[in-house]
This record gives sequence, C-alpha cells and structure tokens, in this order.
Amino acid sequence: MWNPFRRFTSQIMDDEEFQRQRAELLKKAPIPCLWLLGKTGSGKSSMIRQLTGATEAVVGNGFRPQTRCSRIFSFPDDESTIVRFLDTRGFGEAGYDPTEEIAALSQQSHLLIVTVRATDQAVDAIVAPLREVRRSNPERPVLHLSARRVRR
Ligand SMILES: Nc1nc2c(ncn2[C@@H]2O[C@H](COP(=O)(O)OP(=O)(O)OP(=O)(O)O)[C@@H](O)[C@H]2O)c(=O)[nH]1
Ligand SMILES: [Mg+2]
Repeated sequence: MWNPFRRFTSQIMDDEEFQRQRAELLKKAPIPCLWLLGKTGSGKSSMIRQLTGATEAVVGNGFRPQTRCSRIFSFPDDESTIVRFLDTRGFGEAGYDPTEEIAALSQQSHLLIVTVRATDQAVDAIVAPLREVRRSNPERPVLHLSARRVRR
C-alpha cells in the first residue's frame, strides 16, 4: 500500500532511526484505534475503505447487512501503522444482540465514530447500545457522522 507517512520520514531519517523513534513514541502513546459503530448500511465500511484504500472493507448495497464480523484495518499498513480503524457488524440486525461484542471491543478503542444515515428516523437501535458504550468509558470522545443518499 502507498505509504505517504513513510515517504515523508524517509527524507529526514533512515529506517533504523525511524523504527527507534517509533518504538519510543509507542511507549508513551498507543496507536489510536477508531471504532466505527452504527446501524447496518449507515456507511461504516465505506468510510474505512475511503480513508485507508482497503478493498477488503466490503461496501454493501444498503439494503442487506454486509459486514458480518469485526475487523481491524491498519493505516497506512501493518508495519508502520499510525491509526487503526475497527469495522463492526451493524446494529439493528434482526437476531443480533451486540452486548457481548460491545464489551469486548470497548477495551480496544480510543474514539468512536458513530455513523447514521441522515434520513434515518429509527435511531433507537443505535442509541441504547451507544449509551452502554459511553457508560463503559465516559471520557472517550464520540464523533457523529451523517451520510445522505444522493439522487442521481
Ligand atoms: N450517498 C451516500 N451513500 C453512502 C455513503 N456512505 C455509504 N453509502 C452507501 O450506503 C450503502 C451501505 O454502505 P456500507 O459502507 O456497506 O455500510 P455499513 O455500515 O458498513 O453496513 P453493514 O456492513 O451492513 O453494517 C452503500 O450502498 C454505500 O454506497 C455516503 O456518505 N453517502
Ligand atoms: Mg460494513
């Protein structure tokens, strides 16, 4: 994968120095993990695909659930990761109780990105689990993003 970060740093330091400084930084601050959370079809995988270029982040048709299990995407790559995105199964799927998964994923993430379709009036399926997630770590920042369907 094209790595703009490494391309920039290679102009000012060699590989060994880069790895040394990276290890020092990682001791002080972990690699941030951004948790994409929202109803099915709200644009979680689309955003990850757009931001990381990862074709493994499969975008659905917006009608049927696409992402069936959680997955982490590293940016720009697995070797020199500066940020991670956690793609998750959509809330509101019939027969899917996210309680257990929320508890497990909550330990791994530093920021929540909550995706909601701008026209979605039925947000209960996201509000209740989100309250649970907030309760588990009230200090963790939450970013809310709304996607609007474009008429062509
Ligand atoms: N107009 C518009 N469509 C979007 C946007 N983001 C996603 N979509 C469309 O919404 C549909 C669902 O997108 P996904 O990224 O698969 O949604 P998801 O939240 O990952 O869905 P699940 O994996 O089923 O939980 C696709 O048809 C996308 O093209 C957006 O910002 N604007
Ligand atoms: Mg998805």
